[in-house]
Amino acid sequence: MKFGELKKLLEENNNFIITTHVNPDADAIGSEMAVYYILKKLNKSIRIINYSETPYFLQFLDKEKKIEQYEPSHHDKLFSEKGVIIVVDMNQLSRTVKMENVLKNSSMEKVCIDHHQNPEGFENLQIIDSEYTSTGEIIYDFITQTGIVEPDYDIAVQIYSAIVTDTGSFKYNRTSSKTFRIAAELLDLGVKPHLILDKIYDENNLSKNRLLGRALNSMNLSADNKICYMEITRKDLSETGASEAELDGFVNYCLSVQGVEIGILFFELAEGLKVSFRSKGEVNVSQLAGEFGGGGHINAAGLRIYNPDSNNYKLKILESAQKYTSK
Ligand SMILES: [Mn+2]
Repeated sequence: MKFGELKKLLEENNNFIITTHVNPDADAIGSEMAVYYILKKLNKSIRIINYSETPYFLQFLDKEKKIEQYEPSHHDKLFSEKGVIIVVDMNQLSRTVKMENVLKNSSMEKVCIDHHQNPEGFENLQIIDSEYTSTGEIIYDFITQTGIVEPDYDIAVQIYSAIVTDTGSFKYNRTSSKTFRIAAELLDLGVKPHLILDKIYDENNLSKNRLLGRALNSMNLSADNKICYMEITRKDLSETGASEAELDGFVNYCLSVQGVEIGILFFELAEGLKVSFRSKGEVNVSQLAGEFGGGGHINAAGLRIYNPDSNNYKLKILESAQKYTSK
């Protein structure tokens, strides 16, 4: 990867905007904040502007309250200045929803740091490798391989949060001995895993657990028992008082059913449908999501569609999913 070019770009420019995808997870926020701390050490001017609000269980990562929620009248002028936009943990600008146009039209230099497949190619500098567990792990390699700054506790907390969540707590199959070695180095920098995991997983609002209960209750299996799917409606959301960000990880429960190879979560958006896919082993849900305009990784992918004929759409997805299971 072009770490040398990235180092040069960060050192030679002064003005930076960092952003990430809608409904950000710990890899998205952690990667943004890790880049922020690198740039802060280099005394750069930095704005972090996201389409979505940071979910409450990730707000500990932004202890300086640097992340701003996108507001066109307030932020659009910043994108016509001279400088660099750094996009992390996504490679298709539509993942920023209403920020897509201002990003696309900006003449600022663009860098994409990511670990998803099928980049759209909006960037001037591409730091993408889908073999990585997380964007955070790429950023850690960038720091240690270029020596751009000395990694410290603040950076370590961000990278650890990114890696631990994107590996499903060191469970998914891209977790390697290298991932554990990096984790060990982060612990040497002062990271306390139990404190981070407590914040991310064990400080839920009751509403989240109630919504999880509904999601689990909605589970169904395909005729051959290889596909398990669950469904969350707007009604579930309003009656439990939970928010969309709290759905993160629910779909994984589908894979906990014996014999299931593909898990699918259908989530009713205010104006559409969000579909999350998970799979085991060689079963490629990135390709499945791709059939419907989505994308992701082999074992974790998703898509959003607006104003669909939802029931018809769900049936089509479930039917297509059959092609990907083992025969
Ligand atoms: Mn990620």
